[in-house]
Amino acid sequence: MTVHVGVIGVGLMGTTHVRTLTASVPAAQLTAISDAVPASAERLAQEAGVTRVYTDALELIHDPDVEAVIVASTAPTHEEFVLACLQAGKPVLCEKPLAATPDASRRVLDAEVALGRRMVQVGFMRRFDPGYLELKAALDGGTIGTPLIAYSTHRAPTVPESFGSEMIIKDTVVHDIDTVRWLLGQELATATVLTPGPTSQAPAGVRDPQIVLFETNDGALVHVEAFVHAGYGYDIRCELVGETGTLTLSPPATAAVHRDGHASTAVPMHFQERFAAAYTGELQAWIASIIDGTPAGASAWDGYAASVVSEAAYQALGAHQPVTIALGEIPDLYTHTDRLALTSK
Ligand code: ISE
Repeated sequence: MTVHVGVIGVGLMGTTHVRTLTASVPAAQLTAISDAVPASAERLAQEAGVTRVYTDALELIHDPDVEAVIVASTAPTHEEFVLACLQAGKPVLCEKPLAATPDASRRVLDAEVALGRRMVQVGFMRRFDPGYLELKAALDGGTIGTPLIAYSTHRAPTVPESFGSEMIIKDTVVHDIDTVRWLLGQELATATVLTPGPTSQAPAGVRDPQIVLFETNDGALVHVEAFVHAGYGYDIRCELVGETGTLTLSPPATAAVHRDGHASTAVPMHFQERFAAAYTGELQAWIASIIDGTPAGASAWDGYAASVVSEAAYQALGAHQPVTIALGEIPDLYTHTDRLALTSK
C-alpha cells in the first residue's frame, strides 16, 4: 500500500522531510509540495520529481490525491493547517511546536478529541532515535528501578542571531521536555529556571546557558541544561538515575582516532546530523501508522503538554521561583492507543 503525501513548507525541516521521504520511506509517494515562496517550492519539487506545486497550503490539503500531510511551515501557521487536515480527514505529521501558543495547541487537541480518532503526530523525533529507544526500553524493563532523577543536556555550537532567550526554551528545551515526559511516562508539575553567565558568545541580553529544573507529578526531578552557543559541537546527553542503577545515553557510534598520544571521536555539528536516524524512523513510523492504524510518536496531547510546559518554563525565566504547570486531565483518546486516523485508500 502506498500513502500519497503532501509537504507544506520547504524550509530546513520541510526539505529534510521531502528528501527523507523520497530516499528512505518506500511506502510513501511524495505527491505535492507547497510554500508561500513559489520559487522555493518549485526548486524542491523539481529536485524531488514532484509536479504538483502550490503556494496555498489549503489547496494542497484539499487535493484529493493527497492522503496525508506533513506541516513544516512556520509555527504561527500550524494551527490553521493542522485543523484543516483534521477537517479534511487527513492524517498529519506536524513539526514542533504543535501550535504557536498553549491556547492554539488546546484548540487543535480539542478538535482531534471531537473527531474521536488520533490523526496528529507531532515532530518530536527523539522518540525514534535508536539510543533513546534503548534507554526507554531499559527503563520500562525495570533495569534501574524507579527513576529518581533525569539529566538532559542539549548543547549546540551556535544558533541564528534571532534565537533569543525565549527560543532557547520554546524551540530547544521543548525537545528535552517531550523526551523526559516520554522516557519517564510522567507529567511535569513545576518549572524553575536558573541562568549562569551568560556566555560572551551570545548576543547581548540573551540568557544562555539556561538550567531548567522540573519536578514531575510522581516526585522525580529533571535537570535540563540548554547551551546553544557552546561552540564545540551539537552535544546531546541523557542520564537516568534510578533506585538500583543508572542509564546513560550513548552517542551514535563513530570512529575513534588514536594518534600522537591522544584518542578522539567526532562531535556532530548539527542536529540533523545527530538525529538523522531519528528523522528517518519518525517518517517510517508515521507512514506505517497510517497504513496499519496504530498510533505512533508524539500525539496532539504531547504537543499540547510541551506547549504548556515550555510556556511555564519561559514564565519561570527570571522569576527565581518555581512556576506551577497545569495541564488538566488527559482525554481518553490518548490513553487508548487503538484509535487512529483513517487508513489510506
Ligand atoms: C530544532 O528544531 C531541533 O530539532 C534541534 O534538535 C534543536 O537542537 C534546535 O534547537 C531546534 O531548533
